[in-house]
This record gives sequence, C-alpha cells and structure tokens, in this order.
Amino acid sequence: MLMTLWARPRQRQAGRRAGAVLMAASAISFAAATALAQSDSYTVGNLTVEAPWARATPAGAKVGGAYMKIRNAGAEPDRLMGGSLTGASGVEVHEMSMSNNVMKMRQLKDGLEIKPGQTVELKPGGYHLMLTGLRDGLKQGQKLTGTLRFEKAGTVQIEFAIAPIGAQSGGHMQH
Ligand SMILES: [Cu+2]
Repeated sequence: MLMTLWARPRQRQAGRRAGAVLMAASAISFAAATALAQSDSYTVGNLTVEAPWARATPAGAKVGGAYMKIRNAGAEPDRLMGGSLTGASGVEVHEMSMSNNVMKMRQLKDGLEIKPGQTVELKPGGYHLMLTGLRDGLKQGQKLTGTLRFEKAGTVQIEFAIAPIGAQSGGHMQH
C-alpha cells in the first residue's frame, strides 16, 4: 500500500515535465497541447482543472473519492471549496495523511489553497474530494457530472471519468 502510494507521483511528475516542454515550444504546439487535453481539462478564471477522475466503488458503498490536478495561472491564491455532483448528496474537500503508520483523513473546512503558479494534485492517499451519500455507487466506465466551487473563480461544470475500484490514477490520462 505504502509503496504504491509513493511510487506513483514520480511517474506523474515525468508526464508533467513533458507537458511543460510542449507548452513552451511555440504557439502552434500550445494549440496542439490544448487539443490533446480536450474534455480532460476545464478552465474557470485563472484555474485549470486537469484529468478529473473518480474511483469506482463496491456495490452499496455510500462514499467515494474523486481526484484531479488544479493549476493556478493567476496572481492571486484561490481555494477549492467543494461542489455538487449528480448522485451524491455531499462533496467535501479532504486530506489524507500518514500518522504513526495509520492513514488519517480530515475535512478541510476552509478549502484547499492553490497558490499562484502552483499545481495541486488531488490523488489517492492525499488530497481528495470526498463524495458522500452516493445513491448508486460509482461504476467503472461511467461519468460523474456536476460542478466544482472555488472561492474566487466561482463554479465550473465538470465531468469525472470513473476508473476501476482500487485504481491509483485515472488511467485514461496515461497515453
Ligand atoms: Cu475523505
């Protein structure tokens, strides 16, 4: 469990670096990179939400987790406050961390800060959106739709791809 959690971010960072090189190349490749991101990327104000995904739940589960990357290209900090999703009665911003070999989870009541120029990643074992009161659970291959709410940028409509139970990443973003 621990090994998996720690091994993952390295792969993802490599992907991010490749993305940055592509963006820097020219206006033409910038357009290409934007086209590649397509439905995987949502912009609201100075924020870009990338590769949102959720994890399928066992049948009957009432809670689930959703993940994404959020980039702040602005000059002011903003905060992810929560949102609303079809099929879930609540959406909370949570942080998971290891303490004395025990995974602990807490709600970030003041939201999750995204500093200017920073990309914050929500991922299994770390920051995540906690979906509560799921009506039918989350099924692999389906889409989860709704909105995210930011303190300054406001709300944005979003669609989460649903990856298999136990997935450590969205999968669809690894080309
Ligand atoms: Cu949680």
